Amino acid sequence: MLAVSKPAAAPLPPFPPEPDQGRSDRTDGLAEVRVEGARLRLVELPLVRPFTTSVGTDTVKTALLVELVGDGLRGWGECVADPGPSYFGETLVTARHVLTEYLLPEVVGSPRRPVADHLRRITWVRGHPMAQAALEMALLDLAGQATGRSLAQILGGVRVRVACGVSVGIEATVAATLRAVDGYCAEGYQRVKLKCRPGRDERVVAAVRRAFPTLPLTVDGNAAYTLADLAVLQRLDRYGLLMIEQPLAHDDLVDHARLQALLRTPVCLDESVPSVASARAAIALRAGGMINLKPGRVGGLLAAAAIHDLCGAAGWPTWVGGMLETGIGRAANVALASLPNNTLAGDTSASDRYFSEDLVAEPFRLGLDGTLAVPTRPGLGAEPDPERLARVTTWLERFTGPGTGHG
Ligand code: OSB
Ligand code: MG
Repeated sequence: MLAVSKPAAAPLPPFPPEPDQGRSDRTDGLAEVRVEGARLRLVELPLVRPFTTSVGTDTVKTALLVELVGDGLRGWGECVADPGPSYFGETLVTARHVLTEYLLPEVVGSPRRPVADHLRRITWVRGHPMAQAALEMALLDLAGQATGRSLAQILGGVRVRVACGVSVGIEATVAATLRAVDGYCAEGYQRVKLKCRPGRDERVVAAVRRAFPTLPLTVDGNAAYTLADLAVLQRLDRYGLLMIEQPLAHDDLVDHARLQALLRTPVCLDESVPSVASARAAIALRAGGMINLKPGRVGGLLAAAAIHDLCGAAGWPTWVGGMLETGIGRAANVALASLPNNTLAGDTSASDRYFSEDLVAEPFRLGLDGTLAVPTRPGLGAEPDPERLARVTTWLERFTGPGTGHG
């Protein structure tokens, strides 16, 4: 009889280590916390200038804030969901719904517990990472204050100041883009990211590169391209860009891998990495060369830190992105940016790049060297100015715990 033997399977490529879903040992040693009550609110801050990407234009920032109260402490979290689902699937309304109906009831009115236990109680909720991240931020703020540890210390930060870049929206003309870039460079920003879309890409990149030959420069397509646009993406390879951010579909990894194999410029993933597991898949597939860390997109600061660790082990640089946050979310982003593998300047710009008046008592100011100071006070190290908060709040809901209703 003929023996048919299976050919030996090719060895698997080295895979990144298993994810820990971000519920890491970073929470070891934090004091237990009790959450007696919570408030959700919407705040509206006008932007100093309209911000246009391939998916739309924003003129105002609307943020959903989570406020937790326990043991005389107050913890703050900022949810980065937008009014509509054009960048990401969550919206302000879905985040409110999930926080009110599912997430807050797990922690408000519950006994004093280690923060890791509070966080374990919200992991049964699938999806809705922006809602999860907002509650996690507020819990870490409480626990950090109760322990006397800053968020940067909790996450494993190693820097006291972090390098900052700026994300420049699509302007009406190339001349307007050049003026914007010139202004930000004069302020000291270390890197400029140009938002782009098909038809509004190479001409503006070429003009900015000509005017600023040595400026660290990147582009962000916000998923507006396909592999049918390969020719222009390959032409962008000529401009010495630090990276091309999320050119292809928001849920794609395979085509990004094909694209990366054809480009010298590293591809940076943003939308395509909504979790620790997807970061692991991206690394295994070589779907790029770096990842933009946004706590809201991946379910929290601990998950973002876990992705930071995975990327570090894989030799992928990371950097901290932004969602036009108020000073609350900005404090968390700046703490995250202080981690060691964040070797590229972030989209963590100063408060005045977004708002004429930030929500927090101490706005984030750009140093002459293009850096922001990492907050050092326990917890987030930032809280809203009460008078300003009252002025910009457009909706408020009190939450006292499961079974007691809310309203
Ligand atoms: O794609 O990085 C992005 C803002 C909103 C939504 C998505 C993105 C952005 C930015 C701005 O690029 C970054 C910032 O300055 O906060
Ligand atoms: Mg982006």
